Amino acid sequence: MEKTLLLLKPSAIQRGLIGEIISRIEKKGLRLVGIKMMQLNDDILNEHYAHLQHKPFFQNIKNSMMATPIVATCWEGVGAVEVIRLMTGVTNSRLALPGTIRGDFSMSVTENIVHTSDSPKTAITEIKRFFKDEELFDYEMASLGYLYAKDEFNP
Ligand code: FUP
Repeated sequence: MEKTLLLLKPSAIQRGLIGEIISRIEKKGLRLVGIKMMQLNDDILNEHYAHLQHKPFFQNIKNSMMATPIVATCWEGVGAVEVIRLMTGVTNSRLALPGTIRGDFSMSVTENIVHTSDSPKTAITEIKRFFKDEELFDYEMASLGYLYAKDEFNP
């Protein structure tokens, strides 16, 4: 099944939103397959934000991401990347729809609470960047038969 990466940024830690955000995604029905607290550094952020290295705000994002530890999470579900992306809302939190994580909890572009993978291909690369194989878990989700109809997911 599809996996995606969700990083709870320093703004989520400082605003006391870790539990709330994890709870939303749990209740939606995604399976938590990895979770850990990490202090990010220049090396991992240069790689993670390589697509933004020529932007004027590049150093600002890196500073913001290193301000405190972050919580890295990996979630699994049918269409997990798109589901979590929709739950997150657009990059500029001021324009993110009410009901989304950014729309409900943030007023900022940079301090926008979470990072989420933007495609299944990116998710594979990003999960490898933040988790070792042994930090991802495979276990039976007892509610699976009630989360999906058989034609949506049939293990
Ligand atoms: P997203 O996929 O929504 O996290 O957005 P991007 O990958 O385009 O941007 C990564 C991070 O850069 C955002 F989370 C916030 C930051 N950013 C700024 O600080 N200023 C900008 O103008 C655009 C993005």
